[in-house]
Amino acid sequence: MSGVVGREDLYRPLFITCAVTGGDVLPSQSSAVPRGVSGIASEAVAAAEAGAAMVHIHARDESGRPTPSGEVYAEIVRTLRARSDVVICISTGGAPGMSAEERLEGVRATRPEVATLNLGTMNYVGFPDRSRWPSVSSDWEREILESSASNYFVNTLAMVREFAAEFKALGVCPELEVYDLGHLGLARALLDEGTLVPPVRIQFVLGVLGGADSSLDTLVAMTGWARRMLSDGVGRLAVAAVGFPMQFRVAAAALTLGLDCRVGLEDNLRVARARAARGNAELVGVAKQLFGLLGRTAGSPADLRRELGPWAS
Ligand code: KMH
Ligand code: ZN
Repeated sequence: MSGVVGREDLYRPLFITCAVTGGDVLPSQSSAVPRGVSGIASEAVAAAEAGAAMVHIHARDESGRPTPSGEVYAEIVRTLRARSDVVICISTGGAPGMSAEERLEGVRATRPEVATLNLGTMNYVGFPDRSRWPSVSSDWEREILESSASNYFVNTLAMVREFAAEFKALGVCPELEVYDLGHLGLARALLDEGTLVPPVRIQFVLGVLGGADSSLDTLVAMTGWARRMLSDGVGRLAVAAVGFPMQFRVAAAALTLGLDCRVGLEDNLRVARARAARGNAELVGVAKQLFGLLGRTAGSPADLRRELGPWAS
């Protein structure tokens, strides 16, 4: 019996998420970072065509500045749904400086199948080293750089409960963003008290300064903890890692361990040490190569919807 379970586990499809634009990366860092409704929707379509089963969406205006606007989110989702059946995950992480209410606007406006639920208040330092700051072309980008060391990401228990209740009312599957081991304990408590109802997705986000690092030791430890603490049937495990080469190293480790993986310009701008990515499809293409090398099948949006069960539309 357990052999059969083991065999199924080794060969079942795993899923690629593409995080196409994010809220932290600055447009001055790369012209490939999509902006505006059609830019973001087109990159999401391209990522899906390259093999992503799910796209993770933040909204940006035409200038590339992150926006909480429900109207912009709704327009991105409308445009995307007309062109692709990819599963859509809307961010509630937002961008530096956004309030809780602003971070919920996109989910309220779009009622996606999946949305992110960030599990802890933490230091969240995008640009720690002043000598390595990118040169930027707008005042708002400069402000982000100058406030980076004092930036913190607020996700109190009250906020997490409020976001989770909203997701439940809207029929949205929570994707729990786990930046550290303690966040898994919180996930367990939220499941026990009934705030979260399975199936959920559980995604480790590794390599953020202020959270757990993206070493193999950390990934293996967190995977072990999650598998012990969150019994079968709670939901799928996934991992995203920040920067090059960790986005791809961690994706390879994830596929080896049987976790879903996330790639995309939100987390990493490079396909090689000395070459910037042309777009999200190229990053998904690298992940697809890893699937081929490691003998894994990349699941389709329909396969992922089967896993989402009652949350799928
Ligand atoms: N920006 C990533 C490191 C979210 O959007 O809710 C984390 C993230 C969270 O994707
Ligand atoms: Zn995000």
